Amino acid sequence: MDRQIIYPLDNKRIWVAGHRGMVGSALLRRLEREPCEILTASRHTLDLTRQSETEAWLMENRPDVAVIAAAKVGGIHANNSEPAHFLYNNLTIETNAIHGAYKAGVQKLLFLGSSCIYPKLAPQPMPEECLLESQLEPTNQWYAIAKIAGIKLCQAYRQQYGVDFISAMPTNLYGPGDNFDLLSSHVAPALIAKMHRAKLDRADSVEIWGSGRPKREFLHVDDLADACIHLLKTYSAALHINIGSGEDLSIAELAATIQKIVGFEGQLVYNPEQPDGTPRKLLDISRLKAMGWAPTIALEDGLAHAYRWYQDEVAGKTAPSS
Ligand code: GFB
Repeated sequence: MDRQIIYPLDNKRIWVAGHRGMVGSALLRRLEREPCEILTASRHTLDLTRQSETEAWLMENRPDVAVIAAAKVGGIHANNSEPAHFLYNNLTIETNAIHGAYKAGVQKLLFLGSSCIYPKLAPQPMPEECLLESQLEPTNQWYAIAKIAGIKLCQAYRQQYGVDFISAMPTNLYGPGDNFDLLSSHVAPALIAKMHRAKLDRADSVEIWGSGRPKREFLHVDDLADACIHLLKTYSAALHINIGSGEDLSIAELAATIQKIVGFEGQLVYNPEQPDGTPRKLLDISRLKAMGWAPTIALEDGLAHAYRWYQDEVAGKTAPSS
């Protein structure tokens, strides 16, 4: 049974910050189905790391709703090698967007965290309450501290000013619009790109980072966008809400699945020199399910969809390496 709609989106002006990213573009696709007005601002119109620019844009455009999908994101290697970028950029984007939204009278704001900001050895599956209970995963502590601060900022503004600012905690995402750069990307797009290239080059093997033993949960970005809209309409409280698929698999199982989808027939070679990161980070999504939401895109179907998008929009547009 669908949970009662407490905040209808009809005729609302909804700002999607970060609309060109994988999450932002999925939110635009999902919001096309709502009778609302969508506001976006390109990076050269609005630099969210600049406070006065952000506040001026918000005062001028006065959105009713703000979804903060703008962030500096990346996989384990990017997080590990750019600590200052991940901490500074994410702190400035979220403080400017959240404070600016408050000053501009935004009625409803949704901030996005990430499952990797839970403790490295959190109980599995991870309930919302385990945030800050123990040590963070070192490779992405910078991003985690920034995102935890964003969740706390929403709770602080809710408590002090009574604004309806809420937060969600998505699991590892994949899908159209993903970053497929081999160094800065997450594992699913990286393995799609690596195996596609290896298939074309008839390479003998593809390198998989780490041991292949860590487990990860994956959610297609269109499912995430649908869950975000569900929360905007039905949820109003301080606690962040986990958004995931409820299932996880090992990196080795993921690699075998992508190998089958791409049709790469070579060897998978594991490189233990690369970090494994968190051993497991499966979300407890019982609260979200109790609100009447469930994911609809199965992992194999979703990965096949992501591969088709990659072939059409990325591989097809880059000249084959000599
Ligand atoms: O997706 P990923 O980069 O990030 O790595 P995390 C997941 C697992 O896949 C790690 C392994 O154990 C990697 O070692 N892996 C194997 C690979 N081959 C590859 C590869 O070619 N590329 C990549 N990237 N990984 C991130 C956080 O952690 O989770 C971010 O660092 C973000 O901040 C994201 O929150 C959701 O899942 O380990």
